[in-house]
Amino acid sequence: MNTKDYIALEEQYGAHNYHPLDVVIDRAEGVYMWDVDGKKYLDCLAAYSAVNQGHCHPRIIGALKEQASKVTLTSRAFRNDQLPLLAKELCEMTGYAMMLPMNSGAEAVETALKAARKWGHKVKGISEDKGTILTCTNNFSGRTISIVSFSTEEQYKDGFGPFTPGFQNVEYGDIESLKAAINEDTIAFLIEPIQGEAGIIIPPDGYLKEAFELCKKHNVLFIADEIQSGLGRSGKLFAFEYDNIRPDVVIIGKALSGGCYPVSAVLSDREVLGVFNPGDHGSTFGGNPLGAAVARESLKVLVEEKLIENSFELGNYFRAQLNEIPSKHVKLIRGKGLFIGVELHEEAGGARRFCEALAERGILCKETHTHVIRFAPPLVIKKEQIDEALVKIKEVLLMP
Ligand code: IF1
Repeated sequence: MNTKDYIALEEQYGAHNYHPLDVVIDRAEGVYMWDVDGKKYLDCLAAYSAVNQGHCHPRIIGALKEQASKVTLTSRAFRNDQLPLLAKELCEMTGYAMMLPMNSGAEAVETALKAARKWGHKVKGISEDKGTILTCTNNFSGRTISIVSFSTEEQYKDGFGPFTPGFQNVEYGDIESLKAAINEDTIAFLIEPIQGEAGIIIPPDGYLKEAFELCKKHNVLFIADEIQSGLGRSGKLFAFEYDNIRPDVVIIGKALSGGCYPVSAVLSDREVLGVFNPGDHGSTFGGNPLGAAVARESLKVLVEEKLIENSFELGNYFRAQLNEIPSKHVKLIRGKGLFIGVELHEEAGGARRFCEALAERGILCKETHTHVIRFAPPLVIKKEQIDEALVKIKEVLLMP
């Protein structure tokens, strides 16, 4: 079997809900991946920031193997000896009082929305037939029907109606838009502190703080979706730390397991997650001992290997070096930490061809929103490896 054979099988038997680059990976370690033909690549996507700790991190794989040989799943009908430790460690690390474990990011977002709604009705006192959760234009929080209900991307909704009511979009980064939307029936405001899918969009300075204070003033829950921006990606544990705020609810996923297993979680103080009673919500796999053991080790690796600091420092370096490339295609380079978007001019003809040219040269990354190349390597990357990538990136950005 070679690359073409695998692609043909996937095209024949798999649903066509993706348009991947035509590389077939069968092995990965740290920042590198290898395809079935033995070609080596430097990974500049890190599975959309799920692999912040690097591929197949030996400590995380060690924890996975050890736990897999003991017990993998009890369901929440019984208790296990890993979830309590994960809950404690995660809460101590983040400063929140409670956590609720799920699997995918979308499930954790759904969980946060349910918690917020119940809080709105039972604590804030909004009647059950009312209550709005404000969301942002160009948001991305997953693919469930309720989550795509507030998407502003036509394709994510097309054909999937009817949609869940109770959401209203405000302009991302525009405080007046949020001000105008908040009223006595507003339950919560859900926001990505940095929008990933939208193209690594950072709101204007001071916006998050103002938005947070506005929410506080109106007793509206501020919910941060840090599924992609969190756990070191932005150069801080959470991207909202740049704005000195403390959201009421934080949603994490992806790198919580170092990419080894789907693990997500919602964090908050008692007032919010405390609304859940036995039977209100749950998941067969959420909080399972295998995922919990993997997540515990993934968090330890993040801290002990100083990956958050590395993201901050090398992110600054990477962006500075990218800015030195005299490319006529580049409109703007933005990002925080190793969460970097290179926005191209319309005339460049889209980011896809640049990603394909980079793949040919052994650098894997992915375009987002047609005109943006995203660089988000595993946070274990070293300066020399960034330099190695920059040589190829320069070649490609200087193409006609
Ligand atoms: C795909 C995007 C990235 C997320 C935020 C929740 C979720 C995501 C901020 C849901 C997921 C994904 C999903 C993945 C591609 C990826 C993505 F381009 F689509 F938007 F990273 F930029 N909140 N992001 O970014 O988490 O349920 O997927 O675990 O192929 O859809 P999930």
